[in-house]
Amino acid sequence: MLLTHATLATMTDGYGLIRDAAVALDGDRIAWAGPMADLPVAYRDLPEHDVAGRLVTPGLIDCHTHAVFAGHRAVEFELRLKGASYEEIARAGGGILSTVTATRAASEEALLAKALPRIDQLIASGATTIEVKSGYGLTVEDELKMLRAARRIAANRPVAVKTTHLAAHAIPPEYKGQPQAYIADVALPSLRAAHAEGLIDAVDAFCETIAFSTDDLAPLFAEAVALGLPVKLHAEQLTDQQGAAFAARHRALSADHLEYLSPEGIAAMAAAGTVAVILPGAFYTLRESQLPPIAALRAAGVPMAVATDLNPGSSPMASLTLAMNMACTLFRLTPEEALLGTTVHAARALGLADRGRIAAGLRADLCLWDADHPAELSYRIGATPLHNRIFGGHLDA
Ligand code: DI6
Ligand code: FE
Repeated sequence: MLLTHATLATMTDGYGLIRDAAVALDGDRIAWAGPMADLPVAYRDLPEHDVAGRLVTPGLIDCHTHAVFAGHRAVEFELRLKGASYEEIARAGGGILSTVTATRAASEEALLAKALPRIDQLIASGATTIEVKSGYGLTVEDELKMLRAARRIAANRPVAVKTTHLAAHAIPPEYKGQPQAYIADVALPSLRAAHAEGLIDAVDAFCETIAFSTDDLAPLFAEAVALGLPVKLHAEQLTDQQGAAFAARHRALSADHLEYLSPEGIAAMAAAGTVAVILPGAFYTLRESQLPPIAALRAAGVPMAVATDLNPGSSPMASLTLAMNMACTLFRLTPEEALLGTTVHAARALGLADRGRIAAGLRADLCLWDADHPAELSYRIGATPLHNRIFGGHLDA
């Protein structure tokens, strides 16, 4: 297929904008992209698809979601509006643990069925690659059940899915006050079993006063490294636990949230090449007042990715363009940084070198937008100006 009359945001060197451009696709790969005037003869006879001046970007990448879960937390939303805090609700056995109860009761089939409409919403906002975490099972079998459901998404929808083991998300009631026993009895065995079954691409954990300390997590990250799995961490979301520096010491792909990130944490991330994944949906939902240190991250050259954190508690949001809008308005990212955050830097946060830009040899995952400038994707509040996607070289029907 040959896309013609495109306004390309290649995302090589900022937007990498090319007007009146063409993109030649060969199977599931991009064969060539550039100004129409420079189109090599070899591609001139491909079946043409005139995009009529539309903006064409790389397919968007949501590098942090908890899209597989059962139940909802609308009642907690109401409790928070009456004055309860996220931490108070969590300590009282609500929060993540209420989703754990619902998820344990659901079958793998039911979890998949509940996840697909959320995935459809992400796809409608331009996603072509989505990361999905476990973390609402908290027993070996229930974590595996979540991961099997997550792995089945890609067979049911035109999207690539990367799965992450997050058994160290919360301490279930049966291990209350015993985080290290939980890591030994559940997190480590489920990690080994999930890896043996080919169910995971990375390992994550929640490092927080209401979850796990870096000491609790040391054996888990050591095992991940031993298995050859990359790590990432929910770090510094509600307090500074020096999680980002701990993650960077394990050459983490990313550290995520980061509202309470310290200068030492930034330096450690910069030295290790760890991506900062910012999650404005959680900041917005929890009405956080502490902003992540965006200017300092930018100054240190830490790549910033933007993701939805789609989950039933702190970020019930299934739109990447809304996440980009929030990253700009709440966190002061530029629209160019926001789009780099859902393309180039999101790919890097997942350890994927074959996507996130429009260049020869990369995957043919593209978005066609009813827009003529890439800043429009961040500018409208909650709009989905998606015209169509191309996933693996195939135009959506
Ligand atoms: N931080 C978050 O924002 C999500 N997980 C985490 O560790 C929230 C998950 C939830 O509240 O269900
Ligand atoms: Fe999260």
